[in-house]
Amino acid sequence: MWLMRQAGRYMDTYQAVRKRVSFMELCRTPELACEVTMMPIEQLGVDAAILFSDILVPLEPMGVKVWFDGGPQIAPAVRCAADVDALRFEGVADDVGYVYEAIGLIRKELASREIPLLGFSGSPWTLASYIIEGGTSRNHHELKRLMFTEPEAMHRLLDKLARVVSAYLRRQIEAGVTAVQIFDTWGILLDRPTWEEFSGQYTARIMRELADCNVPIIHFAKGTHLLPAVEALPCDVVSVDWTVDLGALRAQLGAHRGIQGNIDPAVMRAPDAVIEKAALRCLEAHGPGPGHVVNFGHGITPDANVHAARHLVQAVQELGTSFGGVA
Ligand code: 1CP
Repeated sequence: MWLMRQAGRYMDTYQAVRKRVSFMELCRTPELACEVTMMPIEQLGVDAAILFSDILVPLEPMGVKVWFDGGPQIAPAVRCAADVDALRFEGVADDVGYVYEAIGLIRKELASREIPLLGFSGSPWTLASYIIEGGTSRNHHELKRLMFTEPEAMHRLLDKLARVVSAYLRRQIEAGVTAVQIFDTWGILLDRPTWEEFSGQYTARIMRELADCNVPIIHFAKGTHLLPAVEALPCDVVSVDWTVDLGALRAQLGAHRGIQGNIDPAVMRAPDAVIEKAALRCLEAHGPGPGHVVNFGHGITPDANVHAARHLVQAVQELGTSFGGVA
């Protein structure tokens, strides 16, 4: 078990680091990224570490500025074919050496613990949403405008992003991560055929390109309507949100692929007894047997607290042994 966004603003120790440096500086400083990555290992006892970084990190060397001011900001936003054509993609993965340095440091910290280290990237579609909108968006009008009015430009952008993501994940694996997760956070904006055209085909290509690396690839998306298409991706683990019935998904996927999820992160605000119930429900929903990576259905929110997160991890680890879990 691990928790999406397990290192972050809900931790006092993280806030203390953030008082000293900006978020991007934190991502760019391997020693600090390593220190923050280790916080949930030490404070929660989770079974996996995830590199501390952000999906937006590889966008900067493509030719935009990325900073955080409340939420993520990207400028200049990409709005037309000429903007797309001006973006760099070759050599982009080479320009974020600090990420691979951080991975090396984290691997050293983890050496005595037998804990896997996950790397990650946004999916091309999700990265496109940020680079086109210039940040988080309420309605994603610009993203959909480009997709519907200039589909060729959109495909050129997604192709560039897919090349960047593929090289970036390969470099993370070479640096020492033992699994990778691709976050398609904004796949849920699309109906299934549109998702297949603008998200799924690019992510599938990346997965095929990484097959020779022999590390597990996890795909995260929200939305039950995408599941039949997500199941067709060449990935090892399907990570789903809390609206998905894990037992039905297990029956659908068969025994040979992993399932990750799917506790509602909002349970972090509830009393301990409710957290324990959520842990048990999640384990029961999947049922006994291997292949269940317990996690949230999306990232932990800043209003969570360390006590609640630790309580959830302990509950899953204790109860999990009766479901074939590895303690
Ligand atoms: O103010 C701060 O200190 C920055 C807050 C913060 C943190 C802690 C951001 C900005 N990113 C992160 C870390 C982060 N982001 C990790 C770290 C590893 C971990 O501990 O799990 C990871 C994996 C991400 C991935 C990420 N960033 C995604 C995909 C996953 C998801 O939750 O959907 C997305 C969409 C982002 C964009 C982003 N970066 C930061 C924020 C607050 C956001 C989300 C904004 C939005 O909702 O659009």
